[in-house]
Amino acid sequence: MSQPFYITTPIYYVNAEPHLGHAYSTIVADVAARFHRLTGDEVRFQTGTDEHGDKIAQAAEARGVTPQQYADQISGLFRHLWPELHITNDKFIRTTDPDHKQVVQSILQKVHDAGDIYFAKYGGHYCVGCERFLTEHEMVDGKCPDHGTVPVYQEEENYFFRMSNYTEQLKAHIEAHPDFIRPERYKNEVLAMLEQGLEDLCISRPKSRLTWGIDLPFDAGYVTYVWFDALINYLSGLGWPGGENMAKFWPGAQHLIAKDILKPHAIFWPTMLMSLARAEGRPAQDYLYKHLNVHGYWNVDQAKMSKSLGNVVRPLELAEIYGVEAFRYFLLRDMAFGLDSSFSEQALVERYNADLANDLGNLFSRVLTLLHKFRGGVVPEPGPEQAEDADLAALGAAVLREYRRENRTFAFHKALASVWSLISAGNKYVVVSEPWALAKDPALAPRLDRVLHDLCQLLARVAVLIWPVMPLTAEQMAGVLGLGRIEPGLLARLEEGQALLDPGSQTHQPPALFPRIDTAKVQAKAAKAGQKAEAKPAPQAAKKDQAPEKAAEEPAEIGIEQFGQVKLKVATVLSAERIPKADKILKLTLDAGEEEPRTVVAGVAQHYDPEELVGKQVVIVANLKPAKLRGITSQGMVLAAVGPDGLCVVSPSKPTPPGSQVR
Ligand code: ME8
Repeated sequence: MSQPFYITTPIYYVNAEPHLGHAYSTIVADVAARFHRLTGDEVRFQTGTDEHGDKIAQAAEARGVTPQQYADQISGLFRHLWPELHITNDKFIRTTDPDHKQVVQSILQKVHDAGDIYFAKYGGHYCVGCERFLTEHEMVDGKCPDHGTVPVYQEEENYFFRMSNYTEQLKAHIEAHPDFIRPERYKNEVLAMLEQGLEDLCISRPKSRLTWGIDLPFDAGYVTYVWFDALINYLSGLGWPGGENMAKFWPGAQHLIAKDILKPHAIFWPTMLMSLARAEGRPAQDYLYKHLNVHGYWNVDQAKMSKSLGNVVRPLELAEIYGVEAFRYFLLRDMAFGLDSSFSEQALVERYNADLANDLGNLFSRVLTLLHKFRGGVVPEPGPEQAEDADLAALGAAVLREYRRENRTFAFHKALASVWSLISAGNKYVVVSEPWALAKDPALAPRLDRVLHDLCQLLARVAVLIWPVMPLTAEQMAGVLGLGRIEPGLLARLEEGQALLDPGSQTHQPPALFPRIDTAKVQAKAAKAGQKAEAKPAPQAAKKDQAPEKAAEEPAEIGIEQFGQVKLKVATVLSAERIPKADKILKLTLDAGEEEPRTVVAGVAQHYDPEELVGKQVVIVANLKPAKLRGITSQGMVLAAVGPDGLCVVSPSKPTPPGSQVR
């Protein structure tokens, strides 16, 4: 049954540029949103930026700009990154939005009027990194365990939220709803915090110390503590207090965070919501969110990601090299949801080659190549069923059940593993049924029909199931299979046991979904860079070194008309230059006989000095989709032969006018 599903990411501080960790949370939320859309649920997905507080004020001051200017700039980086990673959020909220500020003030006033906020003098250990006072229990050797800094002892008069009053109520709620916080380890952590007892929460900052915040509605001398402000985004983004979105989406609200902000989300936020419910004379259930989903931390090559270590991973750089789809897949598949994981580019490449190039890419190209060779690309009527067909169908049904269950509980890595078990079974089925042998005997035609039919249906099923994680690949597969767009109803059809493809429907020739990447090169580079994350294969090298995959060893036959679709041209190199911090690629400016020179990025920097290439004639693929590599838009690709001593660019054997066609 269709249900409203509301998913939020943390709203990110605007004191740092987006990195791998932010990308991971937002991609996970996107996958959850897409999965629920696929099931037919009505979905709302919110992300945004957290813009008030000490950290932002300090970062702005260090750059000599106002906090608002600074927040505008960094918030823009987040907002613009998400479409590049194919994120489909419905709302991007900023805590400096006027309607958010108003909601924060209304809630503060209500909670204050209900007697849950009081004024008192307080002395405590304040950590700027956490933007909060730490308790004695939380400090390790007098330091903040997360930031490694000694908190500053501060004494001042402030407003306090009576958080401690809600300790027992929160404990009871968690015990009665064991999956309120998941995975379980984090629930246990929270119960342990509650066991130690809660203190009241300081929720104000005097303006003498900080002005960059939302004014307290009941005392103009103070601004709101950043967490009391930020957490409320989850309600203000729905248009609290009333309205259609509140009524529809709040009851199904799920938050997604990493373990670093467990306490604010598992303790501050539910107690704030309980207090708000009390102030409005409603049961706490009306306001408590449904689930808090907590993931672990990405480290980089076993170390914590930090600016000072210089190992901050920038999501776009990886997505440019390996493609957004592979990047999304790797993040979702490699991290067991809830546990920490160590990022390395080598791991990404290995997974790419094993799961995407070998398993998925190979199955897709094998099946379609066979279908085109033996049945003209037409999905056959299924012949009689044999035991191995029934086994494959049973596995398909089991995978669907597992897929729904694991995705619903945020165990995306398990859902993907399950889909890949089906892909592996598909590859084995090809080997066992030997379609090429069946094709030799006309008497076995019904058997060949059955095998090809079932394999096509399996590919269609896989296309639907990978859609939340790799939407473009899924759509591409669906297009080739003649399935059309992937829509919510398709998952339900699969679950009802319906076939997705009609016998007699025409498929298209398969493209190479995931050309193989040369691991040896990446390993050598990683070793050279001392296992640092900056070792990256050149983008073009990744594409051209695709050979060892089975399908690539024996490329399918193509017709002359297909070859004719590749526009090859002669071009003369006008200039060639190295690109800072990219030791494999050169930026070439080419005269291809067109009005304007073209820019093409070529992966030949280790085989040619830039000077050697100037004046040389090359052959380019002129109608290749432009691609951005290291921030440069490459308008084509230079052909090169892969010789034993490295790359050797292809040239016409005598001078030829630029722009001449190559056939
Ligand atoms: O805490 N691995 O913002 P923030 C995985 N503004 N995820 C990571 C990560 C890593 N190494 N580093 C960051 C704040 N994240 C507050 C939130 S919400 C009302 C206010 C992700 O910019 C992860 O989601 O420090 C983590 O919880 C979040 O970024 C922290 O983002």
